[in-house]
Amino acid sequence: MLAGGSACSGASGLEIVHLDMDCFFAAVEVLDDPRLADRPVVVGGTGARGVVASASYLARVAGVRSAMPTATARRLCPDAAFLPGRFDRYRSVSAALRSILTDVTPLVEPVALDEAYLDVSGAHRRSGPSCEIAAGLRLRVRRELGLDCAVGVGRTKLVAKLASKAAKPVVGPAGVEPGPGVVVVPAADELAFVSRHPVRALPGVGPKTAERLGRYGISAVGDLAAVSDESLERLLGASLGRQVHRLARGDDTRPVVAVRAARSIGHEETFDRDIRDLSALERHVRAAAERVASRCTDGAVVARTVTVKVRLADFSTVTRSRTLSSPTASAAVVAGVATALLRELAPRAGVRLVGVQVSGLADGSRPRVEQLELFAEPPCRSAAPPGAHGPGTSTRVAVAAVADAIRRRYGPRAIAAAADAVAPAPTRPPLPGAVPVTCPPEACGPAACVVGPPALRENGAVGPRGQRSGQAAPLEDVTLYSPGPGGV
Ligand code: DCP
Ligand code: MG
Repeated sequence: MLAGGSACSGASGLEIVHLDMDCFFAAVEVLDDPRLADRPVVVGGTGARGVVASASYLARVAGVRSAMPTATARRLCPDAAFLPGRFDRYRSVSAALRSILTDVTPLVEPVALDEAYLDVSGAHRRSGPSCEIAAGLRLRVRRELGLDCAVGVGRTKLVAKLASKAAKPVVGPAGVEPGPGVVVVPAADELAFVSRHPVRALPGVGPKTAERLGRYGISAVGDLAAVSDESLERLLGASLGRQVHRLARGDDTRPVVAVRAARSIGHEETFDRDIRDLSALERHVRAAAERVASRCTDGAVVARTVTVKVRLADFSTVTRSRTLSSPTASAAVVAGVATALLRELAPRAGVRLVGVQVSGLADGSRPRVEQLELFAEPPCRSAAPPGAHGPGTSTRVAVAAVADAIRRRYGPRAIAAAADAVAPAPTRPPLPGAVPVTCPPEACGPAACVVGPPALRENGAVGPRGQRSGQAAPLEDVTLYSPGPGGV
């Protein structure tokens, strides 16, 4: 660590931030079921040919890694909880993460559900220097999602990505070593930082390429610098050779490309057996509508049009849509319209798939008057059967609003109509009382800043690592990479 300086000032040129959630799927499972906090957790295919998607740190201590066959993981860690995964839930946490990131800048490029690049060059006036932004993001993710992440800051995407990796906890023979959480690599040190990594760290270098390079004694990125452009192009082909050589010299001009907002949000379900019973179909449509509405809420969007899709046993597909008088993210409204549309479609043959989609999306983060309108009239006159909006409508809407709030906080399956008998709501541990720490300007020099609820450090029970007291990363540190002896 160094002290003082301007490595992290707004003009430092360190404009790329990379954030990656720690053992994402496994961490979400621990978050939703505190009984898992002390157990190794493995998420992935649980069948005979399944592979591990995500392993908690306790499972990693036992040698479990992602992409490993689940059968091997079971042998290495028989006490682990092996879970099949709940992708809707991960998507919903991912959407909540996205809205934290886009609060900082619209220049967010998601690369996976749990990982994104940010270009923060336009965010300094509002959010401070890059390292303060990085540390603030980590704090917000912990406070608002109850999950840990690693954040890297650098001049380029490659450096930021490697920095976030360096910020992760380390699994060693002695157990889990907490990581720094945030790592900032000053521009002057980036070549030394990148050079120490194995060649596999470069995008485009897979196991086969690494093996080929290894045969010529090239194992670290720094070794590549000693090889001429021509030799590398002969070895790897013109395109990959040039790319690898450029990256190894720190020449990474890849911009952060913000993705376009979604145009629609949908959920479909294919049944094991065709369904003929309309009330059974209605239950599935309602459940799909609630998931879709929940994703709208998580993504802070409202939708104007609801579409229901029905695929019959003979694979013929029919859809029906309705546009609402005011856009909504309410599960009750979307479900009401979707079930009405299903009744209008009145499928007579067996149904193999139903889907609900909403479109006409708009920013839902601004205050709306939708609830008032709802109390006054049905969202769409023809959406509900006659009499459906008689006495008691306002109570139902109020209940629906509370149900929506519960789903927002605890996930799409947390509450449902009693008639639909959905599984019980997952419990969730209380969020730690995080205390934002202000980043003093002098701390935003090479050595870093912020992050860190003291309560969290005392209570390692909260968090995906399943770590107890003394194991949780010291969140108040942001580490500045400083070249010196030893590895990354
Ligand atoms: N994932 C997957 N299959 C893989 C790798 C990942 O389904 N082969 C999923 C599960 C992960 C999530 O994507 O939880 C994020 O991938 P990461 O590589 O970031 O892995 P983790 O977040 O689990 O671990 P880490 O703490 O190393 O980031
Ligand atoms: Mg991750």
